[in-house]
Amino acid sequence: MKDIHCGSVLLDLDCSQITEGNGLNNLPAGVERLVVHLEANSIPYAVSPSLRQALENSPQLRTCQTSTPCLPEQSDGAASEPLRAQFQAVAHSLGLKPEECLIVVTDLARCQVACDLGMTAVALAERKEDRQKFESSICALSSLFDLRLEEFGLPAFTDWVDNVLPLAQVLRCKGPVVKGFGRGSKMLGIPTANLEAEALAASLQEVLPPCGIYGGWASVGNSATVYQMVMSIGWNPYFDNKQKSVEPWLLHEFPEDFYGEELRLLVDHYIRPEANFTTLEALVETIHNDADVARGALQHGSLASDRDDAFLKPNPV
Ligand code: ADP
Ligand code: RBF
Ligand code: MG
Repeated sequence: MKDIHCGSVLLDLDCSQITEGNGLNNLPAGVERLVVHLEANSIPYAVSPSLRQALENSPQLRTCQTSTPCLPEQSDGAASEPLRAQFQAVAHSLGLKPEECLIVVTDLARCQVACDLGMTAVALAERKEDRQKFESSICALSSLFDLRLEEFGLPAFTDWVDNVLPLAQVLRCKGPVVKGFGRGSKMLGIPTANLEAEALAASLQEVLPPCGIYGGWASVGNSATVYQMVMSIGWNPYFDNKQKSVEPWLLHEFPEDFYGEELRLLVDHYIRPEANFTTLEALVETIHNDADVARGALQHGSLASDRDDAFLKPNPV
């Protein structure tokens, strides 16, 4: 990437459906962390009106500046003023040129307008097919967890430790182990105990974290033994799955399969985005490396003490 020096961040994220929903804090994952970081480093930023509203309701973010300028909302359709002029006005109100703005976008047309103005656009899209569409963006990420501000001349996040990003909100989820795609053990030598992604999402108070590779702790059935685990959430780009899967690999040798048993997961750190690979060997090697990263991270601090979380205990019989 060429040398980029941005002085502000525009968060062009439409949260209108989220805030009007059930009142849960379903902000795009990582957005509170990003705003806290921007404020701590006095980096000027702008948000969409719905994002601002959601941030104001966020318990983690009492400090959100009320003077933060607003971008036009996506759901407002054809804005009264052309989008170009509105983006320009926002940059101006931050005291910056459009070329000095990093803009995070989810909409293709808006990405184009921002790029035409000289802004640096980072696209957010969960699916590989959608990411490929953002030709004018500088990069396309599956989640804000992968945003490396230092690449844009902005202060880096300082919360990555031991090569992982501890999650501000750990995810606790459980469900019966279901049949997967039948290739984990056979093709990769890496068994993954699949959970039903849709059912999981429906049973959760929070949404599933964005697609990617995570680590944490797991326990199975009536046993109280807690194991380290690494897992993938997503579409396995290497295999181009049509269904989203949640697949933890428990870092332990089991004497037999445990299909149908209850699997309890506590997911407490993010490792990396899902990736595509040219060879199966490269995929396998990377997954083994993920396991090493998780083993390392789970040694210390709150990630280590999550092992004792009550959620991982089996239900009393
Ligand atoms: P599937 O495609 O059906 O998920 P896998 O080849 O991925 O099949 O194997 C996963 C199954 O293997 C799990 O459902 C579980 O019953 C069993 N298994 C054995 N050891 C492990 C382990 N260490 N981690 C996860 N699953 C394991
Ligand atoms: N699949 C991918 O296509 N890309 C990945 O980067 C990827 N990373 C994984 C990391 C871990 C820790 C685990 C357990 C699985 C990962 N997978 C990935 C999923 C893998 O392809 C899947 O488990 C097998 O295909 C079996 O269903
Ligand atoms: Mg599996």
